[in-house]
Amino acid sequence: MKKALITGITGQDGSYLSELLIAKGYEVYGLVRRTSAGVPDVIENLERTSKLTLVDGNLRDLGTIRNALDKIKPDEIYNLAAQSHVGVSFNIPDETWEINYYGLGRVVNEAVKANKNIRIYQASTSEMFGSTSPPQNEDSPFNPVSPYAESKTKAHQDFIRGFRERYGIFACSGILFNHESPRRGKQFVTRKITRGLARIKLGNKEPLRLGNLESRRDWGFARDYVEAMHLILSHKKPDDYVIATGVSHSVRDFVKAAAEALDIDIIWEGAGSKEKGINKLTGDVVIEIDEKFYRPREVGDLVGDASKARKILGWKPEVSFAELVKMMIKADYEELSRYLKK
Ligand code: NAP
Ligand code: F7E
Repeated sequence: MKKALITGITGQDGSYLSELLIAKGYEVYGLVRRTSAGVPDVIENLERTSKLTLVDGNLRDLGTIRNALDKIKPDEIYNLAAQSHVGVSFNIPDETWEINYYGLGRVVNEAVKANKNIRIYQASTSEMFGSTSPPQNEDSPFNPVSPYAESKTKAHQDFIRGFRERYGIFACSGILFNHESPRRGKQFVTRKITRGLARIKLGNKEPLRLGNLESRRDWGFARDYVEAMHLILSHKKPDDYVIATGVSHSVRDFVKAAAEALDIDIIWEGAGSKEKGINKLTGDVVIEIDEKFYRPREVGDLVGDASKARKILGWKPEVSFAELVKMMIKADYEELSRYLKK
């Protein structure tokens, strides 16, 4: 039975990947750092049913990585742990580099010392393309514009491509474009919108405050994307792959689709930071702009070209943008209805 170690198991992708690998018969281990909130229910349930073993650790702490590797002796490592918020990375650049760059360095160095044949997956990102015009594929230049993107780009170059090309290590990057789900962190724009509008539908009068409505992202469904992670590490040859849907939408498009799914008709008034989204039926302001959510530098448009993954791995996304928005709205509406009724 193959053993996989997942860092970042408590995050959105960690939970879907755990479920996938368990279903495929892997012995799955997760590295978790201690937080006051503890692990999410989905991970706690997998652990309780003894399909998953959690190990204390932190990408900032070399000893904990070494201990986990000694104890588990994994065949595969999926490095999903990160300070993953782009906007926040402008406020905490050192912490971001410490986890995203040096953290991967610790994992790769220790893993290779323990087992030269280990397979390592790195969660690289479309943010590495930054200001490069779309569509972006594996040959597009990296032009990162945030501390998050810079740390991920250098980590990919030094510890994934570098170790593969210099030492022949089976190290791969999935260059994943944005992927979302009902398990998406609440600070990311899609989940913020689906929770915010569901709350408004349930009677909350507080407007939802957002930043830049015009930036465009290529949004897919997280469960489709973790399939790609596994395909990348299972292929006979280590390589890097763009994983994306090939279609982009603006944040405003996402707001409109989410509102539609809740039968809220929004009309827009004003411009720039004074723009407001108004509920046509009630006249209530539902969307306001808050410049606090603008970023010092923005990535305007990301559209991934995943032809290589389609051709070599046979991967393709299954869930459309419209289905994704509806799925997230349904989950948030149901969860908030239960919570607000208590
Ligand atoms: P996420 O929900 O923010 O999860 C991040 C995970 O990293 C959490 O489990 C977090 O643990 C863990 N972590 C943070 N700092 C750590 C540390 N010092 N030591 C150990 N664990 C630490 O992210 P995600 O959306 O699942 O994304 C997974 C990975 O893919 C990330 O590396 C992200 O940068 C990358 N990525 C994501 C997307 C996307 O659209 N989702 C696209 C491209 C790449 P806590 O629970 O303790 O906070
Ligand atoms: O922002 C705009 C914001 O924070 C998307 C991470 O998983 O995907 C994610 O990074 C867009 C940006 O995701 C708000 O300015 C407007 O243009 O949801 P986000 P992200 O920055 O694209 C990549 C691929 C990763 O690798 C990252 O780990 O939405 N936006 N108003 C807002 N964004 C947020 N968070 N909050 C707002 O109120």
